[in-house]
Amino acid sequence: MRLIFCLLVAAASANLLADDGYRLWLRYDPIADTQLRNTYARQLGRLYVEEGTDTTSATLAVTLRELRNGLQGLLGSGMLTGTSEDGKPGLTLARVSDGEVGPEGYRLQQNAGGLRLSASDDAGFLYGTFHLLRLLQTGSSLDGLDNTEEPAKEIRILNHWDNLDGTVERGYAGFSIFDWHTLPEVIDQRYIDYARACASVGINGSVVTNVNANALIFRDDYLDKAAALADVFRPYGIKLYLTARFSAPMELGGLDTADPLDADVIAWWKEKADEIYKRIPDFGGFVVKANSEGQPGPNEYGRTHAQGANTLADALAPHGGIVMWRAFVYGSNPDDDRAAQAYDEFVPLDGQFRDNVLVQVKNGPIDFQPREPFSPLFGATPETPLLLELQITKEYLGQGTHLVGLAPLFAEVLDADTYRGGAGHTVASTVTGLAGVSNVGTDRNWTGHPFNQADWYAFGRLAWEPTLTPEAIYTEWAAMTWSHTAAVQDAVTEMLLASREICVNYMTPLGLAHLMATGHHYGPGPWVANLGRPEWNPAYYHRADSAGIGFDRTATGSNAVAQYAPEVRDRFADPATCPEDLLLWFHHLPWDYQMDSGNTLWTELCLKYQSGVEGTEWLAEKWAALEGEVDAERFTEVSQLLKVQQREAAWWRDASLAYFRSLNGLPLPEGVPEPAHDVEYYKGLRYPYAPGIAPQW
Ligand code: GCW
Repeated sequence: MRLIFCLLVAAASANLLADDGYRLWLRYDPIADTQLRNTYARQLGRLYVEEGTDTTSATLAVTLRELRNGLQGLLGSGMLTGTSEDGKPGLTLARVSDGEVGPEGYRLQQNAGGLRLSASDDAGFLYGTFHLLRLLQTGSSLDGLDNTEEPAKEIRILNHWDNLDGTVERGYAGFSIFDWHTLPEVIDQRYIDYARACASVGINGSVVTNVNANALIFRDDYLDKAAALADVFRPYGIKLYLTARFSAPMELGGLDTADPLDADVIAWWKEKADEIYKRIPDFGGFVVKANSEGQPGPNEYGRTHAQGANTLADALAPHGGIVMWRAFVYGSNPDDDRAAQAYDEFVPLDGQFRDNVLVQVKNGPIDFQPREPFSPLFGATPETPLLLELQITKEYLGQGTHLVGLAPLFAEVLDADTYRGGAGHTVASTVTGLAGVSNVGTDRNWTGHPFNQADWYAFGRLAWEPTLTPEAIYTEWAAMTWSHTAAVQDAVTEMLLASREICVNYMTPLGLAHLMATGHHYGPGPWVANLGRPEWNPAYYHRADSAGIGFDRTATGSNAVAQYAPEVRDRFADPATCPEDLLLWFHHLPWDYQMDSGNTLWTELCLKYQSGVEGTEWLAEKWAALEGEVDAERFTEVSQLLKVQQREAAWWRDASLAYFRSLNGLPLPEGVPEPAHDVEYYKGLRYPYAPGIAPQW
C-alpha cells in the first residue's frame, strides 16, 4: 500500500517539469484530462477552409502554425487538412464581410460537431485562433459556443522605454530584447516570440524606443534595423512605431533650429517620414515626449504643444501615420500643483490638434503611483482623442521583485466615471486606445518576477475589452501559466487580486503618493526635500508636519480638484465623501482627524502600514501551500522573491513610520512594532546600482 502511494506521488511530480517561464502563458502542455483531450481532438481533428477564403497571407501562415503547434502540444495530436468529403468534424475557416464581423474581430461558433472561425480580415483569424487555443488551455467546453469578439479599442500598443545602447529605463527584467547592434541581419527568436505573445492578447502596436528619445534612430542604418523588426511584427498584426526626438532636425539634420514653424524643419520631417515609409509601408507613427524632464520641445521656440505635434502630424498624414503626443509635461509655472499641470497645459489646446494627433495621458495626474485618482484630462478634451497610458513595468510598485498584480489598478482607472457629459462616461469610454509601458526584457522569463507576466497579459486583455474583470483575467492567466488544477488557479488569482492593495498599504496608504527615494524610486524616501524642482520631492506631496499630513487640493489649497466634473469634484472635495483611499491626495488633515473606523488618522495610517506588511506574510503562506502543485523551478523563484517582498514591506513601514513619528511625536498603536532602526538610519541608505534607473536628464 505504502509503496504504491509513493510511486503515485513520484509519477505526479515527474509531470511537473522544470519550467523557466520563457513560454509565458503560451505553454501548450498536454491537457491532463484524457476525456476532455479526446473531445477537443474529435472537434478539431480536421482543418477546413471555406471557398473564397484566402489562407496564403503571412498572417494566415503564422496563424496556422500557431494552431498546429498549439494543438500538437495540448492534444498530443496534429490536425489533418480536411476535404469536404470527409464529413468529419473539424475547424472551418471562413472569410466573411466586414458587415458580419468588424475589423480585427472574429466569430467562433460551434458547427456540426466542429467549429467555425469567421473573420473579415487576417488579424481576425489570428486573434480568433488565439482565443480558441485559450479555450483549450483553460479547459473550457466548446459545446454551444457562439462568440463574436471585436476589440473595443483600435489602438492597443506597448511603449518600450528601451534605449539604443540596450538599457531599459525603468526596466527590471534585464536589458532590451531589441539588439540594435546585430539588426537587421540577426532576427532573434525572441522577436518572434514577443510578437506571438503580444498578438495572443490582442496588442497591435509596439513603440520600440524610449520616449526619452535618441535622434539616431532616424539615421538610415537604424531605419533599416527598425524595418527588420517591423517585418517580424507585421504577420502578427503589430505595427511598429518610433519615438521622435523633437530636436532631431538639428541633431541629425544639421539644422540650426527645431522650430516647428520653420520651413526647413517642416521639410526635414516630411522627408524623414517619406524615408521611413519607403522602408516600412505600414509604419504606425511617432510618440513624442516634449518639454518634459529635459526633452526638447516646441515651447523652446515659443510654440505650443499643438504646433509642435501638428508639424510631425503633417509629415505623417499622407502615409496614414499618427502622432501620440504625451501629456506628461511640466507647466511653465512652478507654483502650479503638479497634479494640475497636464490639464492646465492641454485643455486650452483642445481643437488645435490635427486629426491624426492623439494626446497620451497617464492614468493619474502625477506619475504611475500605487494609487492615484484618474487624470482629470479624461473626457475634458472633446475635440482631441486621448490615449490612456498605463505603466506595466512597476517603477513605483515593487519593480521586478514584489508580487503586485496591476489588473485591479488598470480596471480601477478604466471603470472610473468621469461624469463628462453625464453619468456613465467612464475613462474607458472616453479614450481611443491604451498604451502600456512594457515590462519586457532579456530575462529568461521576460519580466523578472514570474508574476509580472500577468501584468503584460492583463494589459492586452483589457485593451481589447476594458470591461473584463481582473478576476476573470487572472483566472485565465493562472490556468494558462501555472496549472490546470482549480486549487492552484484559485490561489494564484486570489494572491494577484489582493496584492495591489497590499502594496498600496505598505508603501503609500490613504492617498499618499510619491514617497519613493530619489533616482531609483524603489525604497522609501518620504523625507526627501532637496531636489531641483519642488514637485520632484516627496515632502512636497505629503506635506506632513507636527500638526497633520496630506495635500490640500480643495478650494482652500491648490484647488486642483476643480479640474474634475462637478459630481466628481464635490465628492473628492469633502473629506466626508472623499474615498478613504484618496483622502490624503485631496486633503491636509490633522493627525487626530477621526476616521470612519473610529481611529484617529495617525492610528489608521500606522495600521494600514502594518496590514500591508501582514499582507506580504499572507502572500507567502498562500504560495507555500502550493509546493508540489506547481513546478519546482518557478515555485522556488517565487518563494524567494516573496521573502524579498516581506523584508522590504517591513522596510517601507518602518522607515515611513519612523519618519512621520519624528514629525508628530506620537506613539505607535498597539499591534504595530517599533521600527527596526531610527529615521537617520533609513535616510542614510543608498542604492546607486538599483536596476532601471533613468539617465541624468
Ligand atoms: O515616471 C517617470 C520616470 C521616467 C520617465 C518619465 C516619463 C521615461 O521616472 O523615467 O521617463 O516618467 O514618463 O516620461
